Amino acid sequence: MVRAVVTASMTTPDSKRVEHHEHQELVDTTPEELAPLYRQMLAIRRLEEASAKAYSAGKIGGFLHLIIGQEAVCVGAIAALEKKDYVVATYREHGHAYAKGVAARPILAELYGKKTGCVKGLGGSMHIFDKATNFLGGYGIVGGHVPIAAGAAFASKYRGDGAVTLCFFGEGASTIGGFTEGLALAALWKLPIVLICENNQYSMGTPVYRSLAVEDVSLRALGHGMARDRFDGDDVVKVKRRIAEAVERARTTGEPTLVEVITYRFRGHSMSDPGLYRTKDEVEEWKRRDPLPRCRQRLLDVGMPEAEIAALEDDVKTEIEDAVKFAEESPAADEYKKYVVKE
Ligand SMILES: Cc1ncc(C[n+]2csc(CCOP(=O)(O)OP(=O)(O)O)c2C)c(N)n1
Repeated sequence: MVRAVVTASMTTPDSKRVEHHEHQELVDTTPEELAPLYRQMLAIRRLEEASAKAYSAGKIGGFLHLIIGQEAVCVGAIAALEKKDYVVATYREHGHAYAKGVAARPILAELYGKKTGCVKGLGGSMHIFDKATNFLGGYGIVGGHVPIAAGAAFASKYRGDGAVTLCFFGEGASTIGGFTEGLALAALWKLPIVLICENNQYSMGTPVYRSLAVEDVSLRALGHGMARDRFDGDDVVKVKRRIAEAVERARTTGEPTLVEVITYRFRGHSMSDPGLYRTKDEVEEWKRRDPLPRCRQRLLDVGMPEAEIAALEDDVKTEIEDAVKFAEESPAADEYKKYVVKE
């Protein structure tokens, strides 16, 4: 029996690849555009640092997954959205919720298990949800939320509301059945969705090269005839521009895009992970690319006075201190049984 040999020339032409010249040139921006992005990234970092401190003090229960180091991805991507658009994310989602407009107070109160949390303190860190801002969660099942996000995009298409859904996940999720199912439906039904892989290079302690036969996750788009893009995620303006292209495609043509953004988490997978599977040198190397100082320097370069940046930073400090106080002083969540419907 002669077996078919698949060669590059026999595979689907990659006509939907978004062509960009990868170069180190900075994306044009202004203080007016950059300052709010810097403010959001800084607030998320301070919020996460406060969460880590409270967790270590035993004030937050369950798991706690932080995005420290990855802030430019959710902030840049969500800045490309309109208010009516939807965001669906993983258990590493505090920053995504904040960037979509959920305030620091209800996020932190939720982590503390307080009644004033955005899910009344019953969801916790992995289950942030907020109807008012169209932040649709917060999911703990790796990759299980991709079909849910496809469903949200289907609802938009069905209703004709013109909204786009952003779905965030890690590269580890790309090996899960739900990921492929979500992609298949998004492509088949031409759903207005942008699927964003935040490739932070580890799923728990497993590096990409040990979990993926093909490390370029964006290539998965090819089997679905879907547009794709792939780039570094340490420049928040670049993230915003590139995701804006995919959002525009979704909004105007209903075509989905798979986007892979290369990033890095500075801390372990969750608070219980000291991250011993990677070298100090590797972590230090990535810290040199930290999106926050990079963005601060860019603000100075584009003409924002140091005093104005410092005032913005003070403002963030006040906001997060207020959120911590609010969370600490709020009443504990009502008992779960009060929410269980009796049959
Ligand atoms: C279906 C499923 N399998 C396993 C787990 C346990 N788990 C939680 S997070 C995680 C790693 C996922 O890595 P990745 O998708 O790259 O996202 P990251 O945590 O790096 O943001 C695993 C295996 C889970 N929650 N759900």
